[in-house]
Amino acid sequence: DLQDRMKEAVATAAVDQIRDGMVVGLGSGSTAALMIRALGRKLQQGELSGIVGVTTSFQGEVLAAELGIPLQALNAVQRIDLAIDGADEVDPSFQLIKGGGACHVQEKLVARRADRFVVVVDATKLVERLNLGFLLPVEVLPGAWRQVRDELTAMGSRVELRMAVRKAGPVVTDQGNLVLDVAFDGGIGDPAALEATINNIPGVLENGLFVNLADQVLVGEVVGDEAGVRDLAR
Ligand code: DER
Repeated sequence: DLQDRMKEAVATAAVDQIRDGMVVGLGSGSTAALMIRALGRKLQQGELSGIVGVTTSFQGEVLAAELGIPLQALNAVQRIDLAIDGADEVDPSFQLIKGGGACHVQEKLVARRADRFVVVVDATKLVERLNLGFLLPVEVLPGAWRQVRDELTAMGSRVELRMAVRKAGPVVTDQGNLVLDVAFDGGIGDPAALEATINNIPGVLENGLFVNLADQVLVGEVVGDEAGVRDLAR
């Protein structure tokens, strides 16, 4: 459908930035999966070589293994040349909410390590203000989720424990933690301050606010019958 065409267009556009020999951060989610598949095709066809991937989830590891993309662990690389990942929301200052797929712990590590972090989104992800439409994910230690929920609620937010669909009980992350999804009244006006405040709550490992990390935002769009890509100006 339309959104899929936007995702495919932006995923393949980002892969065009990959050069031989790069260490590439491979994001998570459906748009990032399309990017990884496009990278796999280029390696298969010999259009790229010498690529090392650093994944951000079990999703990426499974996909890379299926496609024969060589991987290195985060601790095995000194640097990441280019990281490509999706986002759930992008505001006008390129601040992001990520974590729709509960992979934001490894995603933020890779985005931070990368010399360049390129975000690939379909046009529906562009918002004026974060957290009005998409809940903010917060990864918490399983043994502390109620304590953290209570602290977040006291800050003036609505909090829900993310429940799994094809597993009984809550979603368990690749790190073995749980996820709280949080809505702040009126959205988030100061992402930098809120990211620091939330990550300072005991029991919190990471939250989905990606502040001052995105270097470029590529937006998939469909105009008429054509799917195109816009390089968003900050
Ligand atoms: O979970 C994540 O952070 C994903 O990157 C998410 O933000 C975007 O997923 P999508 O490309 O499937 O919309």
